[in-house]
Amino acid sequence: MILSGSDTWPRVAPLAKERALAQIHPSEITPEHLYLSRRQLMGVAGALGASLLLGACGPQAASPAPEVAADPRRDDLGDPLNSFEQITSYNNYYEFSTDKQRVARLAQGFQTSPWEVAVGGLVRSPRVFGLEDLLRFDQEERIYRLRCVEAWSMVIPWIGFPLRRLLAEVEPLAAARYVRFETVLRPAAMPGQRDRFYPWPYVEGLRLDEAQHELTLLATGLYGKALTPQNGAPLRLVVPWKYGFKSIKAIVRIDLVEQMPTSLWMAMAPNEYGFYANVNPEVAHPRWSQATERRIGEVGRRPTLPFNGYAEQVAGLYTGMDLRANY
Ligand SMILES: Nc1nc2c(c(=O)[nH]1)N[C@H]1C(S)=C(S)[C@@H](COP(=O)(O)O)O[C@H]1N2
Ligand SMILES: [Mo]
Repeated sequence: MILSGSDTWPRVAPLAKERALAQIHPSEITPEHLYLSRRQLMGVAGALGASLLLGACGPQAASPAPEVAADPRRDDLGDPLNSFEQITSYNNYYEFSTDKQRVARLAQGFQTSPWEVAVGGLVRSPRVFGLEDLLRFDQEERIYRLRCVEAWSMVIPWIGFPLRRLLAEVEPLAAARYVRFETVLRPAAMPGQRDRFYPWPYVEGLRLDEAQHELTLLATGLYGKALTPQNGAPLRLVVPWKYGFKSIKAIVRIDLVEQMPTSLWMAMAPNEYGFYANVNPEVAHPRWSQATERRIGEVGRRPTLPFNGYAEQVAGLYTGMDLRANY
C-alpha cells in the first residue's frame, strides 16, 4: 500500500527545508549538484534577485548541463523528483499554447521584469508589490506533487513562500471569504490570448481558509533558480492538493472578495470543473477516470491519492462537506 496520510505528517511542508538540508552531506555539495546547499538556500532570495536582474538585461540563463546527475532527493511519500528538463518542457499554459510541448519555446523571452502584483479588495491595507518586495519574504523550498486534471503528475521542488504571509500584510477584512487571482493579460506576447474562444484573463480562486493554509505556496522559483516563463514566472500559485489548473501562473492581481469567484474553467466548462477541484480518485472527469495517473518519466500508472496525498494536512478544511457535490 502507498503510505497513508498519517505517515506523511509532520514530515512534509514546514519541515521540507530542514529535511532537504539534513539529507545533504557536506561532501555531496559539488558543482554538479543542482540542489541547494545550506548557504545557497539561505541566499535563495538574493540569488533569485540576481538571476531576475540578469533576465532583465542579459541573455536567457543557460539550461543545466546534460551530464548533471539526477537529484537524489525524494518527496514526503518517498517518490523521486522529476528532472528540471521534464518540469520545464511539458507545461500547461493556454496563454501560449494548448500543446504542452510547444509552451516552453513560445514562452521564451517573455518579459517578467519589472512585474507588479496588486493585492486588494476586502483588505485594510491594499498594496502593490513589486517582484523585489515579494522576494523579500523568506524563500523556502517545498517539494510537492503536481497532479494535473488530465491524469499526469510530477514531483517538483518549488521555491517560494506561503501565501498567508502576503495576505497577513494586507490585513483581510472580516467580510472577506474568498481570494481571487488573475493572470497577466498581454495578448501581444501571449499568442493563446489572441484566441477569443477563452474568456481571458485566466482567473482562479480559493476559499480564504484554503488560501491561508500552510501548504498553499506562492512560488518564485524551482530547482533553486528563478521560475522559467513556461512555469509561470515570475509568480505563480501552488496548491498541491488540488488539480493543477488551480495553480495559476503569472499572477498580477490578488483580491479578497465576499463571493465565490468564477474561474476561467468554471466559465468554460461548468460540467467539468468546479470551484474546489480537490484531487479525488473517486470522482471521474466526464471523459476519463481519475483513479490512476501517469507520473511523467515512469512507465505504467500509479493510483491517485485523495487530496493528492495531502489528506492528513488538508481534509479538515472540508469537514461536513459533500466532496462529490462540491467537485
Ligand atoms: N495562467 C495559467 N495558469 C495555469 C495554466 C494556464 O493555462 N494558464 N494551466 C494550469 C494547469 S492545467 C496546470 S496542470 C499547471 C501546470 O504547471 P506547470 O506547467 O508548471 O507544470 O499550471 C496551471 N496554471
Ligand atoms: Mo492541468
